[in-house]
Amino acid sequence: RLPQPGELDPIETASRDEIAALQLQRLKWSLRHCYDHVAPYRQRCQAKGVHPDDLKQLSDLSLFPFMTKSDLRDHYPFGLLAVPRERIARLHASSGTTGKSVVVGYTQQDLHHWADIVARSIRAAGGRPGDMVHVAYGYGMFTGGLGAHYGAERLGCTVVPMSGGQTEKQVQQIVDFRPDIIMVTPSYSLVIAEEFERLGIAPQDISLKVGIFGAEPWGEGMRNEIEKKLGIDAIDIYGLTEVMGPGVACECIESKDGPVIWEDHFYPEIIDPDTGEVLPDGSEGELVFTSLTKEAFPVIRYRTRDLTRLLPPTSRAFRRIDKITGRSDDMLIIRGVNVFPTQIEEQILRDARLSGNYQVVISRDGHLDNLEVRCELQRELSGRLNPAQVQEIAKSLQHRIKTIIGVSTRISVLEVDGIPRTVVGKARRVIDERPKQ
Ligand code: ADP
Ligand code: K
Repeated sequence: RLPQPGELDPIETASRDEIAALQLQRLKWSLRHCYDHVAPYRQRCQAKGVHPDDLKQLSDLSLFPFMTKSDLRDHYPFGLLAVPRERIARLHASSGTTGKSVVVGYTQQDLHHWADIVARSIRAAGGRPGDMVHVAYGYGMFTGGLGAHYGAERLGCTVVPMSGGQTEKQVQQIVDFRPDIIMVTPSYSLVIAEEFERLGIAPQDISLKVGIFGAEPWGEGMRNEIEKKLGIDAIDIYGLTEVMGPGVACECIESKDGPVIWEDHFYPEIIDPDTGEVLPDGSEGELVFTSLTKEAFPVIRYRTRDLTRLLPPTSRAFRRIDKITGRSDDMLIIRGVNVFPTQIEEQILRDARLSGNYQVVISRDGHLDNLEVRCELQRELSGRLNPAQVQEIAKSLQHRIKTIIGVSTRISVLEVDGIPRTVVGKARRVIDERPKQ
């Protein structure tokens, strides 16, 4: 569905000059707010000899120090809040994919803005007031469930607050209630799709029309796989707890060309992760965000560790991000070659006989790292191929990974259900069996 006149916020179609003017005004406020109320950040600015008054134009932001996840850990739990604890309306924590979790807070106004941008995201994905939205992101400290929930309510949808897990019940409810939209991690959407397959329900008979998927990296191959199995349009939503939660950026259904950053609330930069230098749009690097409207937990130049590029506006006036390659801390270095799990995913899904469930296992053999790729046959083929056919699938995958990514792997092609499914939270794609240093 294309947006009709009057459905978009005016800023979504404003000129770049109008957007820049709004960003500059908000950026000045946000820097000042953080400097005045967050002592550790003020001290860091003072040590660097910069003051909010030094920001005359947007590009002056590069003068200011970064914030990182370790700042949140050092000041755990409430040391970076810019408002008194009594004004915090809600707390959330990151899911702790990489180490100890971090805590963030929101004022009533922050929650209001968050619901607005998630509503905007669902609209970008093709959702409209009156649609039924099945939320299968986990509810709780994780931002996924409640973030999606309040955004869908704000848009005027009928919300089904299912949360993660209980796959059979999820699917039964989808069959009974006939929702239009599902919001879930891409990996769990495949588990749901498998349950539909098991029940013999064809994609065209599933009521869902759109899925809004985030919280994990996933590539175009995965998009095709999910779209085919659920009979939907699969849309990419991006966000992180420290910056807000899901809905920092979301793809538009009419172009499906990477999440649009809601630039009136979040100012993006791409930096060289080694030097911290700001790179021009289009260059690959680490994504950095500065919040423009947040009260409780303003972030200034927050280093996401997510690697991507900034792309020019298409369906909206805001810039987009390219699909996230992965986090800098997801990168595996195997015998000197840098590898992201998503690159392996892409090669697996080029073979239509393999499904999107996979795992990468790293082990050490003497001084050498070994990479094993575990993948699964599609359900309809499972148990029906002879050993030579399975061997051929493994051989050609091994060859593609070697020639395209440059690493040698051992491939295990398993029957369906050979890899454990993650039904709550983020999929565990990498198992590192190397001894801890
Ligand atoms: P944690 O850091 O513990 O996983 P979060 O739930 O805040 O906690 O996760 C945010 C991270 O999830 C992002 O920094 C990014 O790495 C990943 N992520 C979120 N959405 C997407 C997406 N659409 N594509 C790729 N990665 C994503
Ligand atoms: K469908």
